[in-house]
Amino acid sequence: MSSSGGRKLAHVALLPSAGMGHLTPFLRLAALLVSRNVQVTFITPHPTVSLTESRALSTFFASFPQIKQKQFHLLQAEKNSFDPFFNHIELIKSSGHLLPPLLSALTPSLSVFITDMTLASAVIPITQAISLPTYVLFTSSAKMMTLFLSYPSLAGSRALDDLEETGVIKIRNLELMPKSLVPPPLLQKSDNFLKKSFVEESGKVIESSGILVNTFVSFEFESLGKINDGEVLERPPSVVAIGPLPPYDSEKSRSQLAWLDDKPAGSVLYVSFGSRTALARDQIRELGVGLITSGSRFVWVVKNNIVDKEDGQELEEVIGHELMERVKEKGLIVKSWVQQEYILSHPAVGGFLSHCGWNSVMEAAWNGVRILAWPQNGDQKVNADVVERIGLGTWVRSWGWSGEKLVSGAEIAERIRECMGDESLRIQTLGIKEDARKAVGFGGSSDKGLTELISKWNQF
Ligand code: UDP
Ligand code: G50
Repeated sequence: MSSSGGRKLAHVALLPSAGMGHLTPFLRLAALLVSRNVQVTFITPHPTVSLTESRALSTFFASFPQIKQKQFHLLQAEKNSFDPFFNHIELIKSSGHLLPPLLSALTPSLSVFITDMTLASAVIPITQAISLPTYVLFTSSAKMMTLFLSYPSLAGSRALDDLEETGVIKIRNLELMPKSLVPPPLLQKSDNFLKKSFVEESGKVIESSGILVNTFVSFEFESLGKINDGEVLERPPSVVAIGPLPPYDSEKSRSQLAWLDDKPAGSVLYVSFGSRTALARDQIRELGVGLITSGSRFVWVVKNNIVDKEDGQELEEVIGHELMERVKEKGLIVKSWVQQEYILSHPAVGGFLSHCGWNSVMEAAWNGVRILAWPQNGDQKVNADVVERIGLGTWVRSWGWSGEKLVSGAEIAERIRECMGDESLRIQTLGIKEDARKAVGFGGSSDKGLTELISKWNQF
């Protein structure tokens, strides 16, 4: 704790999990806390999974010299899972015992610790032992949180076995969501990383001092209400919606795309499946056909391997020379990492064909860009359902999970045309942008939530 003009200021340490989808909201939260005069130490697990993460960290620390970086050197470990990000989460967790000396060396001493929901079971026992209040930043939707918080009791009951008949996930007679939205690994009988993670992490998250979630009240009123009214858990930790976490200034300037500059307002569709989802080659080809036949302008970020993109196959090999030439007529193909915030905030961009990773959803809301949802796996159908219900976009449910079927170029084209031409969706989306800005603006719901937390932390 330190003082400034006699006023105590909180010192908060943040520990993010693996992958850009977890790192980005932590960086944004750090920037937001600094703007509220909170002292921030940012703990960076080292090494990172991707080059993109280490680059984002360098740019971030260069623009925020007042944030202290503390490297957390991870142990070497075996790779147990096919997913490099899941492996890395395990690695961070198994290095947890190296945290106490790192934390005790920090000055002034910490008032609060904030970590990711995927790390709770490793971190919370450690911070509890030194009586350090610990909050969890939940980087997915509040709707996903309803499932996450109830999963241990669902898994320990007959609720999941009974699904063949009911098709609806219920907790104490409360309908949470249809089975069809649930990340498939959570419904499997056999053990897998996600099931284990949901049971272990959820069980610890409920012992935290509170949960921060990157969403806003008007966007997810129902799910936040279910949690805070004690319908999901009898005594939930306090859940505070603090989103959309605003992008920080240097995010936008990191890279630019001059191609967009002379395109008419709202005419470009941005196509991306996030930082860790690669479509199958035949689906990439159909998507290329769909984009061309839609007649829309587009920026297409093609990803054909799961970690960094630069070292992948040549794109032309994947989609073929002829298609490649035709795609160039109307669109721009990018194979490297793009600065998504720069693209979504560009006036030329009107639509987003998205996998509905939660950060992408919040960024679309923040910028008033409508989504054509194409969830692929994990929490993405739950998120797409939120998008569709609130009117931020449309979702063709029959497209299924990744690899379930090959969606044809003709169908993709038709849905793109519908979405890009939908005037009422455009207007609705602008309303959501206004709501998003209001939530984090002075006196808005997210602003109030965070202000109350910080004033509490200043007294710790
Ligand atoms: N992102 C980006 N450029 C890319 C791909 C992704 O800036 O080429 C960012 C995107 O803006 C978001 C994050 O990386 O902040 C991805 O998180 P999200 O939750 O959308 O999906 P995930 O990658 O975790 O599946
Ligand atoms: C990644 C993934 C599958 C998946 C999810 C991913 C989520 C997010 C929520 O992020 O559901 C989540 C909460 C707690 C946890 C893991 C993930 O331990 O590939 O379903």
